[in-house]
Amino acid sequence: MKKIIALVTALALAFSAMISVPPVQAASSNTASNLTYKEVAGGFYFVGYEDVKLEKGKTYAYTIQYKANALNESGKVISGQSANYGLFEPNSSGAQLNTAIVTSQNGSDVAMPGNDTFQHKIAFVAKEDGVADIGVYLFPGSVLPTTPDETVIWLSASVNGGEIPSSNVAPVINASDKEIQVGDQFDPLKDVTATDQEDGDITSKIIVAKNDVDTSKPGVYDVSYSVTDSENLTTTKDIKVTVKENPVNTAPTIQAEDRTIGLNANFDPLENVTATDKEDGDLTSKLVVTQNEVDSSKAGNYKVSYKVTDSAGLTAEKTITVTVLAAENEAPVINASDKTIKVGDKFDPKADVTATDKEDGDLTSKIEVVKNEVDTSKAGSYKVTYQVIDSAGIQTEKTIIVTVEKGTIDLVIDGDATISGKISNDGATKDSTNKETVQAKSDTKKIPKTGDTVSIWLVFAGALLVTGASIAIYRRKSAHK
Ligand SMILES: [Ca+2]
Ligand SMILES: [Ca+2]
Ligand SMILES: [Ca+2]
Repeated sequence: MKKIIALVTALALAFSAMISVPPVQAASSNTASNLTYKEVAGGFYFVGYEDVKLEKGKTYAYTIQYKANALNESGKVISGQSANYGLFEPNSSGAQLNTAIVTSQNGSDVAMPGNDTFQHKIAFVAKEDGVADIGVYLFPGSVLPTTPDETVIWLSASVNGGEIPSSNVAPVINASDKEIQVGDQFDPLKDVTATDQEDGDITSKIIVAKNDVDTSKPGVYDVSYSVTDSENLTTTKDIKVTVKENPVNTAPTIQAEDRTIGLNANFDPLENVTATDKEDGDLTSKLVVTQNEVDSSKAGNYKVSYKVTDSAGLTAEKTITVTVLAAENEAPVINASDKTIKVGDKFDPKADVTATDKEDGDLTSKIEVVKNEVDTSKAGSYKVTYQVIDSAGIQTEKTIIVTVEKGTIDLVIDGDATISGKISNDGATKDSTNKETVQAKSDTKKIPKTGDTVSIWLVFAGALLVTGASIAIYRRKSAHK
């Protein structure tokens, strides 16, 4: 039934030389100039593009124009003619194209005397890939039967147009390859965004088109996203998600020792208990006391249990025994006594100091010197304070007095004319008016007859700065005889 008017070939091709249009697909050899009323009365006539391929998301625009032959050659008026224009199903007899495929509707016109030129613009977006005939058609009965058969219907007819290049920019999906571990949760939309130059943030429109990820098995999986902007332009993106085998997690450990406490002692089950984990580090703060039977008012053995769980869900448990003694815990004892040393002597505060505890035994190694005022360069009395704490937390302190004495000289008359001596330094005697005298010892036979005292203060003053120096004083032989 359908005929393709050759006008397509004659006119539309002429237009396509001026305007970029898709290829014209027409097969008829007829022309508009020889399309007569007689022909229209016998069938369906179409002028336009046949079998135009439509691509999803693209915009098309066409202009359809024709001039009806309102006056026939013999002067008789053509009083009526109707034509449809627009999009038709391919090779149909004027059926309009399914609107699931395009966004526009067809229309129709009636030519009237004095209003014989028609122009129609149609524009649409292809919703799906498809095929359409685009143009204007006449069907039997669209012209008056009284019109002379040989009358030419259209003085001119043209269809032109096509796909409109879009200035719309495709959206962008921001998603990158991921690595997760077996057992991890996988949310395919996490950290995935989409932006569009015209629409802005269109993350909410992202569709997960494919998601093969199986977090129960190691492997590399595909995930695909798509997003469509407000102008129906779609972008897709594929990523790889690698599911890796879990590293072997190590269970945490609890450090807790059996304890002994005195009767009525305060018992803190978490004191000195710690928990560590190879992966998480210190887990002490996560320790839980799951059992604590301790009654410190009654002597006996009690159980205390601890539990800790690491970040991967592995748990450690430990139970200790707490012994409550029949007697109250006794404070430790510090054995230290007052000391006297000389200026310049070395002073070790821990020397000869010990600590013992009834329950713990020797606690010497736990002694702490909490105060030590001793200044061995100056004579005086100084305080030294010690502290020790036993395993039950009972603390003992002891303070001693350390007396630092002035330096002295011991002189011995050695032989006939020699005095040897040792000087202990004492800064306080630097004053030269502080004359030191030495009494010669009576058991020394070779005591000089010239006097029983030897004034050595000048020599002494010169040697004051030397600690522990030995000096020898020689008497003049003349004086000795
Ligand atoms: Ca866009
Ligand atoms: Ca662990
Ligand atoms: Ca004790």
